[in-house]
Amino acid sequence: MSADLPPAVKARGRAFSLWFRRGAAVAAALAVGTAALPAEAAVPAAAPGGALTFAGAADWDGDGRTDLIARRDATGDLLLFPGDGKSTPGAASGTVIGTGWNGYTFAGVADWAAAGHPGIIARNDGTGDLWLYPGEGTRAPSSLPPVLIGSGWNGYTFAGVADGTGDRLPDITAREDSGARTLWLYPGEGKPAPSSKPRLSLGTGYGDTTLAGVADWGRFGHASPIVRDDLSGDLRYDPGRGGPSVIGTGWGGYTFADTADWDGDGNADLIARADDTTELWVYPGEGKPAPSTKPRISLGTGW
Ligand SMILES: [Ca+2]
Ligand SMILES: [Ca+2]
Repeated sequence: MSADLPPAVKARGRAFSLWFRRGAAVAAALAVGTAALPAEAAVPAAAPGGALTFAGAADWDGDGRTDLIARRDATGDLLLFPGDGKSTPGAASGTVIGTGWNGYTFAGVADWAAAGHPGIIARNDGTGDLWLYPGEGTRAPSSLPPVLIGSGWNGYTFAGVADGTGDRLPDITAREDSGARTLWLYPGEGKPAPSSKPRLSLGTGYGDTTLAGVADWGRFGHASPIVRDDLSGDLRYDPGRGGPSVIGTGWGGYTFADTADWDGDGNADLIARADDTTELWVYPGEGKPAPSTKPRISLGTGW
């Protein structure tokens, strides 16, 4: 382990400016078993555009509602989908806030620098560098330059960016894809810079899992990983006390977009796409380390 390069150590200052122009400038509930899967009848045709890769969910435009950010893989465009806390937006409604985003892997959308607006945290897959792309709280491309916040990040899979330590500053959680498949937390410091704090191990043995997100699902005051056991389809939430709890079953066949408070009730929600139908669903959490009993919200198909 010690021989592995800890990411988020070396900063090399700022690079290209105007990053947004780069390149051209489960039924009704998270709970409940396979019976909770979406109905498979009447699979609708996908909306125009095709597959999206999710960057994450956060209030990008500053209106108090959680929004979605995703890349349209066919074009490399980065799209903003402003949320209303309910059943919109649809997949066809995105506003382009950036171009040239193929070749990047998203870690999450969070206010890493404590700037008052979330930014996009993404790895350049060619170099392994990790960049913060600061937002400005608008529905338009940002004019702020990106900030290098780490290097050596190839070989990791991101779980999400959220406050895992309880200091209200977002941290990066990622799995090391070799060795013991350790899940690491990289503490943020609320600065536009790499973290100078040592990383923390959240445990080993995260092979055969898909990282769904990092959220304070049980309202313990800090975010914790939510992972899918790929062998069973179970969704596991591990707040680090009392062991993990299963908060859903039958989750094979989903792609996780992010965790965030979509409906504005103060509880973290899970946003995921059913890959067979391309329908995007919000599974509202209830602030308990347990499956949700609330009805899920459809954001439509074509995702
Ligand atoms: Ca918003
Ligand atoms: Ca919520």
